[in-house]
Amino acid sequence: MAGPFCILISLFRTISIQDDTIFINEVHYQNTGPDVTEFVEVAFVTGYSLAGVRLLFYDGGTGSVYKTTNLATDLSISDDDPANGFTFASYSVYSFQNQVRNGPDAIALVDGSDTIIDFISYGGEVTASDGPAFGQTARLMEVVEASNANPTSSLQLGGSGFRPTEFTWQGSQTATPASVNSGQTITCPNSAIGNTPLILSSERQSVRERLDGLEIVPPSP
Ligand SMILES: [Ca+2]
Ligand SMILES: [Ca+2]
Ligand SMILES: [Ca+2]
Repeated sequence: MAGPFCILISLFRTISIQDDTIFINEVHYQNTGPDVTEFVEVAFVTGYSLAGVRLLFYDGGTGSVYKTTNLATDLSISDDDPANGFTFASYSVYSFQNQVRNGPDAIALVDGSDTIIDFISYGGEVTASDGPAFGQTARLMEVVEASNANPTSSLQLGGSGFRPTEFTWQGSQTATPASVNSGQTITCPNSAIGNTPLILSSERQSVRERLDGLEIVPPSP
């Protein structure tokens, strides 16, 4: 269920929101036969503005961008699944087979200012040689998809947390596009707003703390 922390995140996200409240959450890039079910799922705090946010697909051989998509227009938001204040939305590329290269390659998530929010590679290390990620080495996923993988499978972040670094990539399993992953629990952090820790006992108290410069104000009787 949605917890008070995540409600607060949405409430205050216009004040200060961390870049890592949106991240790449699931990837399917190859399977047996034609790769007609490729997709990338992103997870983000519900209400996060996707204006200018893009996925850049990097060729591991050259380090350059071979495909770009704008999430504000290309995500299947209608399939979203808000859970714990998060939205899971997938970008499907299955209209055209073999659009997502099979590794070692990389995918970057960038915002409208070309700031790298997330940058992952699969099948091997990838360092970007152009685009917003120029000079950066992607975070290598610990798992890969096999060339004979099931078309309905994928690689998904699993574990408990709120930020991509709190999860680990799980091996191939049944895909969950636009839904929370199998083996994944979204937990709301104690420090969701900027870098300011919030120790809260009730939503009302937490709002007061925030508005009073984090001075502890006991809840009204
Ligand atoms: Ca592929
Ligand atoms: Ca294939
Ligand atoms: Ca999923």
